[in-house]
Amino acid sequence: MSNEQQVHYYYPPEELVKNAAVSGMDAYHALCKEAEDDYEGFWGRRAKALLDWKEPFTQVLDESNAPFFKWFADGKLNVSYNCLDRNVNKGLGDKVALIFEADNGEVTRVSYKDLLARVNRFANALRGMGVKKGDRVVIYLPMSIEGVVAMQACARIGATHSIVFGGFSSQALRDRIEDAAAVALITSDGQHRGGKALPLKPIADEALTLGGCDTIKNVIVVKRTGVDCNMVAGRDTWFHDACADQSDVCEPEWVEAEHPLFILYTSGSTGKPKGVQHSSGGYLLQAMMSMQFSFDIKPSDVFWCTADIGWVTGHTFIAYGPLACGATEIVFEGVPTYPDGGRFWRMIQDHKVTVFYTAPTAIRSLIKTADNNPSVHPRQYDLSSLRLLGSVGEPINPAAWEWYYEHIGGGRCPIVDTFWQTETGAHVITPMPGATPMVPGSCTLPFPGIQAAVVDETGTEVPWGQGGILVIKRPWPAMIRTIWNDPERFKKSYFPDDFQGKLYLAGDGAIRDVDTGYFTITGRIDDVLNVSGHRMGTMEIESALVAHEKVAEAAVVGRPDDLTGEAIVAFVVLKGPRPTGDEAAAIIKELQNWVGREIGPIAKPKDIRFGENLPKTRSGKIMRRLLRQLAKGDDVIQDISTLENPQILEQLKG
Ligand code: 6R9
Repeated sequence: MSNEQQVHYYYPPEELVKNAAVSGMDAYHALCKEAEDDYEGFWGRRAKALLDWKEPFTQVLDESNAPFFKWFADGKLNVSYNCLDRNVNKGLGDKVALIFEADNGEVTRVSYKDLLARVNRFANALRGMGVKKGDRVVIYLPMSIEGVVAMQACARIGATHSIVFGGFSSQALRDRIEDAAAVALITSDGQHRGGKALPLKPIADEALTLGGCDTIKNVIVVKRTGVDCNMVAGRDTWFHDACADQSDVCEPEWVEAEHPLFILYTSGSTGKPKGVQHSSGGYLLQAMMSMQFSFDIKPSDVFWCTADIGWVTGHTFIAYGPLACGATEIVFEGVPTYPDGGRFWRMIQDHKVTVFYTAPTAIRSLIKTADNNPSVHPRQYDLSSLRLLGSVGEPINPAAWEWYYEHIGGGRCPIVDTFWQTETGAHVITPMPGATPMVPGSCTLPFPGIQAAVVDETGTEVPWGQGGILVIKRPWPAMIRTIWNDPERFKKSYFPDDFQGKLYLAGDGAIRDVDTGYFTITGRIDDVLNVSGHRMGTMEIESALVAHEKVAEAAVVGRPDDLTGEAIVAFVVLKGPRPTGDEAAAIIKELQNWVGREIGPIAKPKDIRFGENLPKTRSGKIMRRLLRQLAKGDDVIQDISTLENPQILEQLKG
């Protein structure tokens, strides 16, 4: 991007600029300057204006116990009140809050009034079971109205929810229940996906028998597929029975702004997934600001974020942000390829979606589908309702960006390539749709107020044009508060001593354009893979592999993949002799299924290779960089003089 002539900038359409929340680059720069000149004032003014407080805060930011920052700490509010009651009170009771489209195409519309009543009934049910402020509730549900209701109901009574993605295994569910010491589990009999009804309750039941889940007193089960399921007397209740006789009114629990709204487990570079703990006030503030600044949300918008509530994107952009802004949103159960590859485009057409937010991996697979099957090409659909597009989860390659821009956005919709993380809670680097000239593949500039930078190993900022480590220099309201149960790991992972504990380490590499300062994310710098936009720790997959009785040792690396961004490649040493031919093929299947059961299908290695050993240095360290080259099929050009066993490389080539 260094030579202006070669860079193609895409500009937002005038009509959008005119009415945008952030209108033009001068407005963007003015916001950044406002934050620079008066950091606390910038956030404090917006926290007052955008949130309804039961008790106002007097202090914006408390840095006395850094890096355990506190925002708006003496203020009290309720997140569910801010998302529901106040919209009803503003006269939006009959406005559609969410449009649920099921796997089979069935559509249910829920108004703000109705959503509030549903949330209140379930909140009362939870209270009746003894769930109270500060208790943890694990939610293991497919995409559903009840999923949103359950999250909001927890928020209403001050219970801290922890969603476990419905595609995760019983073991993963068990680990999360145990770590959070949850008192209740909300699940469903099953889930619909691509025309199939899959069981869910049996997986939850199994998790509860694996040990460590004695804290669970209640299991609440949503009837979704109608499949027979085992209900344990005294422990299990149907969701509809629990809500049946409950009042539509439920006094919110007014909580401190710092009260943990949720924990969400995400992969780190070492050990078990970490429970990222978020706040109530600061989190909701930035969920709303992202909706307003990055998505320019207007009362007339129909907003569709295709993420699952199991990921942070589904928290900020389904459960909380859109509702707090009084928007109408789509909640989608199913897959983009069922009943055919035109599902997304038909839904945009049918529901007149105006803002569409999805992941590059979905776009790439739909490009392929459209190329192979012209009958579901986006040109077959009326997508003229769209005015803005978004991308999230991984870097978007310019070819996919351009296709998205042309074929979905009709060349008239800005694309906001939003960089953020489970830990950041909300957008941190993203174009402003009515201001920022876009360059495919770049997430462009920091969200107003976010002080992002690229530094070297010592924490010194590097010149533009030079790659380095992405950091954020000042705390921000929606940031992670701690790792549940492990404050030391929080400090070590995000505020390392290398930077004197003063910089937030995102875990990604980045480079800034020499002319514009635009950020391009160059990928993770730790042992975290990004497969189809899902974060997976290599260590997690390795531990799953070595838990198999036949496996002696395993090393997992990523390999670039056209469709999924990265693909998982596992190098495995068996306890027995190195298998070949049919025997190897059978063990590969067995190990793939094993990892699928241990963690979840998304963690299955695409490629498994067997060696009599792994390439190690004389001091016994696995040479991962070398494995990455082998995984890609590259010639090993690296210096292997420190390698103990060079003959092993031949065995590990693909
Ligand atoms: C929201 C979310 C975070 C990691 C992050 C980075 C990658 C996310 C990106 C992106 C390039 C973007 N990532 N958005 N990389 N451009 N627009 O995805 O959270 O699941 O925690 O993943 O995803 O590597 O560090 P999470």
